[in-house]
Amino acid sequence: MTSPVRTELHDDVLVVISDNPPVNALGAAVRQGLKDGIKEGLANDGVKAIVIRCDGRTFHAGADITEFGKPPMGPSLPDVLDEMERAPKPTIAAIHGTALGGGLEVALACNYRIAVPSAKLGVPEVKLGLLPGAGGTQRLPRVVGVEQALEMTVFGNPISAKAAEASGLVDRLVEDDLAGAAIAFAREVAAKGDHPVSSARTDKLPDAAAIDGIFEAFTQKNGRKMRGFDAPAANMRCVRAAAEMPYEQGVKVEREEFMKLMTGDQSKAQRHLFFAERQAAKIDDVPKDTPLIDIKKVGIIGAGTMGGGIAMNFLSAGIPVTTLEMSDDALERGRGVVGRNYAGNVKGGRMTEAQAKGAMDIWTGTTDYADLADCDLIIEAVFESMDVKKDVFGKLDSHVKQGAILASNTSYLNIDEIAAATSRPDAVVGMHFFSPANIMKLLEVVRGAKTSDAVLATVMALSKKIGKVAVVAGVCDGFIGNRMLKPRQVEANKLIMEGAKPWDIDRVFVEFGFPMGPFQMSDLAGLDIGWHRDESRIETLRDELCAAGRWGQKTGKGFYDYDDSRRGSPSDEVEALIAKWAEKESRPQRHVPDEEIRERCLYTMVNEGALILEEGMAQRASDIDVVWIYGYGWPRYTGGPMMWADLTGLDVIVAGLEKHAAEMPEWPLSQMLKDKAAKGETFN
Ligand code: T1G
Repeated sequence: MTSPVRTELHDDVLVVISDNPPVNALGAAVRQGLKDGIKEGLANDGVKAIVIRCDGRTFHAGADITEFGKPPMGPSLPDVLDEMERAPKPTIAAIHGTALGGGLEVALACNYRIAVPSAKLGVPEVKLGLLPGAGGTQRLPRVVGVEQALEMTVFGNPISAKAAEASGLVDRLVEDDLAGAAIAFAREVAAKGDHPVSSARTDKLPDAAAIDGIFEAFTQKNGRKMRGFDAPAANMRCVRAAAEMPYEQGVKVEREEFMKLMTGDQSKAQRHLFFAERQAAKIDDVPKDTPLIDIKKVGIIGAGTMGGGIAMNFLSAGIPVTTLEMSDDALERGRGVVGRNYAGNVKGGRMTEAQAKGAMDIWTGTTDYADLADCDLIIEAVFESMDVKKDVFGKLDSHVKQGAILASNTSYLNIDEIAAATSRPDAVVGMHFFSPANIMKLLEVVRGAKTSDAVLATVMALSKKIGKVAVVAGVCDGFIGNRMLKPRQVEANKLIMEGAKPWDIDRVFVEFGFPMGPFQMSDLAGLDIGWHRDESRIETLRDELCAAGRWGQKTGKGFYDYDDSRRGSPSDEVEALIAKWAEKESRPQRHVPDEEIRERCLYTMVNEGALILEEGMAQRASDIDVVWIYGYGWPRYTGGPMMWADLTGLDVIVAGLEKHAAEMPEWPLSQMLKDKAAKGETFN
């Protein structure tokens, strides 16, 4: 098999070129090729310098993640890079695209780094539950300093080539012809006597007396964001080793920490999510070359919170939007909401004034369906009533050009029933955005029985363009996410009638890794949503809470009492109301252990996920994980509900569900779950 790495001799400069699509991942063959290339350069007396670069779209974008968890093959990356760094001739990394992870570690092992301005450089290993394991945690702090190394390793976000040059990570930016510029730069530095060696540098390291302060300040500022994750703290320990120890010692710390993470569940879970997110974009039974519909103009019905948020996704991607509302006042209000959101983005530094203006300039409003006639995609975001939606789709059907896509933002209504209200059911699809629609990344794409391949493939491709993570769902109540939310909410509300306190249930969820629990979520969203608003009609605990003005954070009290900064504390009044309702329902009270809360709230979600798979309402278990990670804040370090169940053991899940079968008749055990558990199989 030919090597993915070749060399080109340009007089006194040897160029080692990798060509390993799609991202020049540093698989075994590439590592061997780099090793051989350096050896060739050193063996040729005529060679005065060695350039390392890549063909294709990017410099090395990291180790080959598909190799992880398999028996190591070929030379290890740390060994190849140590050889590279020891080379007595100057080495130059010529960077374009994204030099990430092991790719940036290759560049750090070189004496010099040049880059095109559009390049990005980073060490995103922490997002895989890992750390730079080829000397990166030791070389990076020596080149850019400890503070910047902490930011880059602990959060894993790439920096621009410009920022990299400012920090000394890149020696020179070159506008174009990177290959030619690299050879010229190589000749320039070859004339010098000595060359910088990253692992030997100390000029950027802090004084010993400053080290504690730097790490305390960083932890103080970022501790919350790292809650529950193992990798961020491991990255910090390695960067601290770089500040406190000689390189040879620090790299041993790195190796130990790396192996601990690599073999742990958290990294397995996060590597699973890396591929799951990309797999979700693929539709198994739709040909890859399905022709896509060109979406040049989008219509949105409804200028409310959802309609406005949905519009922003397209406006920010440069796609003009025409919003339809029932009145000019409603349009004005809607436009105001979008404008204020963009102003907030500008204020928060998330976009420039010009970008915000550019987006608003392509927003138009109308009260006339005829103005939507030339739209290629129309998304309705009106009141969640089947009658209202059928009326809207009937109007769209009679006004909008043939070939346009008609999408509903419904969160649970039947797409097939909506499609039947039109003469073009093949053009109808669900696009379920999550609120706030301009921020939440998840998009459930609901495939109707008659949705055409072209419509489905177009919406999936468009989702990536507008920065969404799209998952295909079948037509069922609640699709994937909300369907699994249901058992969780039902069991939580049953448990407080049996003696569990809302704040204990929320604590179990937060300790598990959710940003908040079901009752905190209800208070945030508002207990009054869907309430009949008749204070005299009190048929449930929720009615009584709403009648007492306990609508949630918005009224300063819900399940919790809130102080002026919206910090919630348990409420005696709520505790008494719950006791009253439990007595009315003659529910015996008992202590509910945390384990039971997890088993009844989380295991039932896994069971519902298995039923969704059984019914074909999701293409694959990993899609369900993607929904819950991107739509509901399921903790990333567990990999999502189905991966977490795999790592927990499906037999444990089944046993936990069977233990409470009597209290949970609503949730029949999935046959697929039982069968997999019995065979020792997993979902992913
Ligand atoms: N290994 C294997 N496959 C990879 C890969 C990688 N590192 N990166 C991408 N792919 C595949 C991906 O699965 C997809 O495959 C295709 O390439 C296009 O990717 C030792 C231990 C580079 C910014 O974490 O961030 O180095 O679906 O759809 O949107 O210290 O890919 O087509 O079959 O994402 O243009 C560290 C991960 C690894 C970078 C491009 N590196 N990759 O984004 O394309 S650990 C990373 C990315 C490491 C060392 C440590 C992105 C990208 P398919 P894509 P994109």
